[in-house]
Amino acid sequence: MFEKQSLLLLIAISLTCKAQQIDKCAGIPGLPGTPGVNGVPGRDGRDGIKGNTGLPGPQGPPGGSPGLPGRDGLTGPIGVPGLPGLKGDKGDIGPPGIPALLDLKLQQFLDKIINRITRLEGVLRLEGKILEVGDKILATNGKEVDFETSKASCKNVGGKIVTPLNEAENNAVLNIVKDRNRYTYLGIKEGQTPGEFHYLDGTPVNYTHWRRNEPSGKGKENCVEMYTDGQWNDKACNQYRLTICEFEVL
Ligand SMILES: [Ca+2]
Repeated sequence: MFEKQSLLLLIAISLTCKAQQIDKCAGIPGLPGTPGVNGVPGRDGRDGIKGNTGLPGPQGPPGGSPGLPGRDGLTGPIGVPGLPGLKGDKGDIGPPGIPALLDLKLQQFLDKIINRITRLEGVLRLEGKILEVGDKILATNGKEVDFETSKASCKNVGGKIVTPLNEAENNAVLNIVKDRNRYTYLGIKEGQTPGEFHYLDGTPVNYTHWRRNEPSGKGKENCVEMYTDGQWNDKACNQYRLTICEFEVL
């Protein structure tokens, strides 16, 4: 556009000079030079600030290679216990030990135990908590209950309801009965035949200490009580009597 205008101007000036027959005419403006060559590209600018993380890309098409395995999940709840396993085989018999009588340590240990038990029994005797007669130890808990409860109380502590088998044992029971001033049931019961009494293991009694005219229940008084004079009476089993137990001394 510029070149075209310059050319038109040049022609116009030339025509004007010729028309006015002027020898000297003003010079013609020169043609514009050719555009300069582009300069050398400038230096790269500094790195800009790091941009934000872009949004996740869309899911790829199916058939891609599987990703890396994920991390282990949380530990689950404890499962139900399994069934017990089968019983193992019996182990071999161990080597023979030292005979107990020759085992010095064991003997010393037993001596200690016996010594302690003896002292404890001494304390219990002193306090009137136990009474020894022959190979039995007698004791009461001071409670008055019916026959079955009394029997169960003694069994629960590893003994039996007191059952005098001779005069010495009867006197020992009498000692407790007099001391507490309470009647007690004995470990004797009436059998199917009225007037026939037996021990709790079923064997017939071979020692008795009935009061005169007793037993008199004729099948209606199935238990036996001891009075405070040591004599016996057949009596209904549902009365409240002092519990006295006997323990066998090994
Ligand atoms: Ca009676």
